[in-house]
Amino acid sequence: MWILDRVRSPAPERVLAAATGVVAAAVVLGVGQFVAAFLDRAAGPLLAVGSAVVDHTPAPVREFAIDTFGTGDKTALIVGMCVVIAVLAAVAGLLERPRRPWGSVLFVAFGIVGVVAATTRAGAGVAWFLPTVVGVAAGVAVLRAGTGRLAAPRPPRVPGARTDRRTVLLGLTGAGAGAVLAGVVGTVLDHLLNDVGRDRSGFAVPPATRSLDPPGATGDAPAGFITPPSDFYRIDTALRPPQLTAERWSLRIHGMVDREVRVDMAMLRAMPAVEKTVTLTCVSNEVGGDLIGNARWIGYPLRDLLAMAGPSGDADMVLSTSDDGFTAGTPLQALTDDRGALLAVGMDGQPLPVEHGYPARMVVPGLYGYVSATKWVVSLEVTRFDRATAYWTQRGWAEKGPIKTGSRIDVPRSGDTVGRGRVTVAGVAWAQGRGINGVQIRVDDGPWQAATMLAPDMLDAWRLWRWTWDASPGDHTLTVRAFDGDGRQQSAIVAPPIPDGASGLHSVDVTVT
Ligand SMILES: Nc1nc2c(c(=O)[nH]1)N[C@H]1C(S)=C(S)[C@@H](COP(=O)(O)O)O[C@H]1N2
Ligand SMILES: [Mo]
Repeated sequence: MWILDRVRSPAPERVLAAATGVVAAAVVLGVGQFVAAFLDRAAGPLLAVGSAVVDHTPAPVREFAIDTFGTGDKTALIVGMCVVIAVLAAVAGLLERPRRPWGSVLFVAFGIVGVVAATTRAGAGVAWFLPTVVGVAAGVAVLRAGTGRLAAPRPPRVPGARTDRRTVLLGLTGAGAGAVLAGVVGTVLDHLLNDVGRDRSGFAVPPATRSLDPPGATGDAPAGFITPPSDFYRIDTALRPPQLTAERWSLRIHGMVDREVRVDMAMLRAMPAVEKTVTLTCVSNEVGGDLIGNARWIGYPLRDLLAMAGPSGDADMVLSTSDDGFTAGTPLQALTDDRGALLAVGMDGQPLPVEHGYPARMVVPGLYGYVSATKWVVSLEVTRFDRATAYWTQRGWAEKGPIKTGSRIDVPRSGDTVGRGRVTVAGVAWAQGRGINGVQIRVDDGPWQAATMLAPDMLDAWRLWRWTWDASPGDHTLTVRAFDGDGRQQSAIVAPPIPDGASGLHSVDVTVT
């Protein structure tokens, strides 16, 4: 049994053979990263395959990943992939024989996966196969050279065998160092050549000529009303955010329109910019979760941009596409009615952070992000729900995603211990588009009691509330519920995020001493 050859070979050789496979895989990734720096970081084998994995992740697995790792889901994926690759590469090292190069075959097979993943990505260039091909060629060379030495004839033990182990070890150290160097140089080059950070620093956010917020509501906001960009949740399918300069960016408006238009930054700059406070919410946000954030967005009414193209009366959906291929399907109505849907270029007075869509993204009040908030948006296709399906709808989420009324207790936290007497209970409540009329708190199974609203209702932004609790010693559960602007009570029915958003009441358990 040839497969058992290596398993029967001396332990140090087995370890060296496995290590050769791992180092060879590192060479593939390092060299791939280096070559990708000259094309696009998304063309490298690791990111290309990672993105393909993201796109093919079933809905429940995605929910699990977001639940477990939150915004760190991408790091978790990359680390997980590296572990899997290392294991497979070790197996490839054990399998490789000079005349039965099964390890190399495995490498080439994964190379094909990498090439397919890279060349089928949205916006892939013709040369995107190169990083993987060059990387795999270098990796296979290392694999063959290393395992070839280990295949020195035995038994009988020849005196040279030990020397060969040392040669292999030295060679592996060199190849490993080379792989790391290629990866590091590739990453640095990529930053120098492709990073959009400098472009962003030079981007002048247009001054807002008017506010779309309800009149009288834009006074001094209480602390915590605006989510600092560093705390703002980030959810997207991009392992590395697209690097689009303001100059290179443009937005094509096409499909069922009278005339196709292409909007660029210069055209936007000639239009009056507006400002609006909108709370974004992710459909994956669990009851009590933090996949929600509030910002003051600056941008241009999507209604005006769409009007330039003249949408057909038969259309009912706009399929927006990101530079990286993500799509969202938004009711045309939501982009043309009075709610103030924006093509945003600024967030809290700054250019959009790169992870939040620089240079331009959509912000549509009242709809979950997956059906509306396309970042790095480059195309708006006016179409119909019976003709087009967007990214998450293809993966099991609902076609339409209006945000459900929700509320959250932020202080105290579950598990906190507080002193008896006056305890401040505070949090947020939201019902974008309808606004929040009131919030009530209940201690254990007691009566519902009205909380105080900290600022006037802004309709599309969350409302901060506070309630003072006269706490008695013991273990207690605090529960919150909100009433929207139509007086409708937040649903207490417990539902998971899939397919159209979680519901249920948030509660925290606290100990009073
Ligand atoms: N290009 C792109 N835009 C996207 C997404 C994405 O995966 N890719 N995710 C959407 C989802 S699901 C949400 S909840 C919001 C999150 O926006 P944020 O990361 O700025 O908070 O972006 C939306 N826009
Ligand atoms: Mo989301």
